[in-house]
Amino acid sequence: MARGLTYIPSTLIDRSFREKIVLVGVLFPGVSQEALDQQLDELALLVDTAGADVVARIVQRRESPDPATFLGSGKVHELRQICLALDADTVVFEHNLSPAQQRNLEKILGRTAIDRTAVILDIFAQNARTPEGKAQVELALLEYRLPRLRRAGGSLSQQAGGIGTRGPGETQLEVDRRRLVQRIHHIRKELKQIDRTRQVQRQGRDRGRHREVTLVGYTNAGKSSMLNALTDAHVVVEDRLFVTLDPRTRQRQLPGGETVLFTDTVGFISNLPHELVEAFMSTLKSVQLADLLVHVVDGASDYAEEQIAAVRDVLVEIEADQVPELLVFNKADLPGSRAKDLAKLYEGSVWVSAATGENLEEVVSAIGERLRSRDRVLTLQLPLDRGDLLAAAHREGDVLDTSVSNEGVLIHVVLDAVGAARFREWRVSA
Ligand SMILES: Nc1nc2c(ncn2[C@@H]2O[C@H](COP(=O)(O)OP(=O)(O)OP(=O)(O)O)[C@@H](O)[C@H]2O)c(=O)[nH]1
Ligand SMILES: [Mg+2]
Repeated sequence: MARGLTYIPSTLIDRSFREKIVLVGVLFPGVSQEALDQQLDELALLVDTAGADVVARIVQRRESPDPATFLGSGKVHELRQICLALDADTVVFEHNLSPAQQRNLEKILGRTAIDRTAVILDIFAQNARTPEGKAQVELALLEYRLPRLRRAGGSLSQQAGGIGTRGPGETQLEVDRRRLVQRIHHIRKELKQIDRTRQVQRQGRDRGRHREVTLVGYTNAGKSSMLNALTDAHVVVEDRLFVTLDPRTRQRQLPGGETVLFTDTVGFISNLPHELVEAFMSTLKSVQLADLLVHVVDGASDYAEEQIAAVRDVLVEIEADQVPELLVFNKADLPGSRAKDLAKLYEGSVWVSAATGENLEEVVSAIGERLRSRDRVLTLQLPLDRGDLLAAAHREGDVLDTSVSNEGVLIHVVLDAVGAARFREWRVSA
């Protein structure tokens, strides 16, 4: 096994050629055909992004999943016939499969059966670039794999592995499991270390002086395009899902003169696999700690409303739902785009085209307004012998100017509500 953080386990879709994929969805009670179709459309897009071709879609109506094979046995055999007829390599389920269901299906179908989570993990694995991104993806993949480890050839293989590689009485399966668990611990530790380093950097970056704005949104909504438009960051933009895994931070000045740090993030998707949410927690900290979230929405998508809801679900999951949010409906330039209509519908939102730059100034001024509505400029008079207070004002707020007189140090400082309350007794009434 390779060492360090560059090792990513071979992923779930074979990319030495374009695999042929059959999609499977189940229509459970309470779900409309339209909703399922929409989910399968998205799954097809995910499969395409992962580098494979969808050759068929199969839908079954069921009350609940079959515990052994997810689909009913008749349907599984029909699925097998379709796979044979179309020479399909892999079957992808819209719904999460239990390890046992996956195993049983593969036995009957004679080919790989995976679920939507596996496809998303696969795309993440392809897109990871930095050591941290790779480690995060590897962690998510290993956690997905651990319960799915199976015995080689259906028997407890005693041949695999060299002499001395396993303890007495250990089966290969146990050895593999132990290795995976060790590797998971190792990566967790490395990620914690990276996270600590980032925290130190964050503190060193003089937090409090600059406001932090984080771009969030459904994958492919145009977050990286927005970062580029706002800051000429030259971040990679592509018409594919989950292009950004390693967020960038760039700064720019608002018309009022204050400097704002903008951070791009990994795209969200409905039912984001929990393995990924956990693995990407440290990256997603920039979302929790932001002063403002700019929630970029693809205004040209038929599913804009559903995507807003999915993003907000993830925000709750990562405990960032308390951070103020500015909705920005993007891709207003596309024919048939609903960006402008949606912006009228959602109060306080704005529309934009990150591609052409149209209405970008509106976005910038809305960002400034939203940030300023949280902050207020206060005039404080601090006693000359209270250097600690002056230091605190610098730490917690944005000190605009300082003048010293016999009465004390007079400063103008931008503080949020909490900071303002703390310095109440030193305020000079205007
Ligand atoms: N026409 C048009 N296309 C846009 C606009 N903004 C982004 N795009 C396109 O939409 C696609 C996705 O843009 P990105 O900026 O990569 O989107 P993202 O949200 O960062 O996506 P991920 O990082 O993959 O989650 C690219 O093909 C962009 O060129 C826009 O305002 N108008
Ligand atoms: Mg991006």
